[in-house]
Amino acid sequence: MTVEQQRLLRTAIPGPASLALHERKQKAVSAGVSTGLPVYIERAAGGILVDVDGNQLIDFGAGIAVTSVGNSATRVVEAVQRQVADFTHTCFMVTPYAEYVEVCEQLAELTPGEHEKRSALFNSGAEAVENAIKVARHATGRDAVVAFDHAYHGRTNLTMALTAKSMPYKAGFGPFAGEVYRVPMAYPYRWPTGPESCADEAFATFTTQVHTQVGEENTAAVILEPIQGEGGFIVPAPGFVKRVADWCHEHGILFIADEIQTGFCRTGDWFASEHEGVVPDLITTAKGIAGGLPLAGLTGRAELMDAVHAGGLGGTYGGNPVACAAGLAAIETMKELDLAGRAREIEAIFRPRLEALAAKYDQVGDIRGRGAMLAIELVAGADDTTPNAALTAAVNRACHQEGLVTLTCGTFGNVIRFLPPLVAGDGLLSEGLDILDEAFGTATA
Ligand code: PLZ
Repeated sequence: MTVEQQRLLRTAIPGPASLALHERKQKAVSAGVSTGLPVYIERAAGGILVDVDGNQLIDFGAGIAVTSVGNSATRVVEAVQRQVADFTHTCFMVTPYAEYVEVCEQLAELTPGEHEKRSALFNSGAEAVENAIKVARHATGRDAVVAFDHAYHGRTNLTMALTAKSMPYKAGFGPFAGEVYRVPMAYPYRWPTGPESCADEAFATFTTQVHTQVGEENTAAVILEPIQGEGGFIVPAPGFVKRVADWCHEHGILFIADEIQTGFCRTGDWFASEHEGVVPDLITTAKGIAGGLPLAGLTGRAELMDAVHAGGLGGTYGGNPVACAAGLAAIETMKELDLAGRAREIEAIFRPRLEALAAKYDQVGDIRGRGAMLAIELVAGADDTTPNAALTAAVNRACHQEGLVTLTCGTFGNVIRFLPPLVAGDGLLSEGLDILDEAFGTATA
């Protein structure tokens, strides 16, 4: 790796060079595009980000679950350099190329289910979700789409409609796309009657609401993140996802798994659906698929994906050759290093440390997630589950000041999430966890 895998603080965080850039940012970049940590990055590799002041930060965010194979992973860099020198763009819809086909072959091989599959490639997760809905409506001839509380599916108009949280994603940006309906998620920690009854009650509410408010015969698809990401790393109560998928199947409703954040080894399997024993009709992927290059996929049953008329799906850049080359290199890296296995190891390193934190601080209300997609939910105290966004922000800030990049999430802004690159070494991970522990001390002092 080109960057020593070591934390190094030379200045305060952010340092003077970052602050100067940030001033320019405020004058040049829309205020609507905000930054969680105004530290400007110059180089990065593996699990370390190097800023313009020469500070080296430990990365527990991976650019929101993107650089799973590490930042500037060797194979990805080489593949991109080769491809960019060969050709940068033709538009697959004009004159195609092998790399696009190869990524779709990999998606068919790696996504759940042995059935015949087809894929289409796009630039962003939101675009993949939009196209999943297009395909579902076209293939079923139905309009309605059902999404869950706490869902996040993107920022375009249709995906804003699917996303649950108003601030900051939707507020002031409506009106939103129609025929989108919302149902409760089986969120064990906050289920009113407790976690044991969560799956049964949430499933009953789901089927009743779809039946009475939407009508099964009008419903094209149900879309679900098998572990909800931006909404708070909510792991649905055991069995809930499978029951929803089976019920959809009984009613001719397509089950779409949005695996944009959970996919490509992040949760300890290639896809989180595998853990649930679910074979989605359609599956959306992005983020971790290409080691940092913009690439997204929609993969589904051949008869659904092929139901669309020729020319009905596409876009100028979708499946750009450079992004595809990166994707193929990232997938090869995941296979060769068994990064799904590594994600499970990361969970084994994190869990006891997070449990120790929960034992020490009553404000750690819940520890959840799977593989290298883990989080803690912070609350007021031992007997008070009121969301504690203030402490969440304070701990996050204290981590940042010590050179650990952490991210928050959650409908109530009270979840700290951990998404390290899957190649980050044990030493780096445990140093990051030490910093987290100290940050709790600082924030609660
Ligand atoms: N579906 C499950 O997690 C992206 C959003 C960051 P794009 N999540 C990070 C932000 O605040 O914009 C995401 C996701 C799931 C869809 C998306 C959308 O993917 O590549 O950001 O469009």
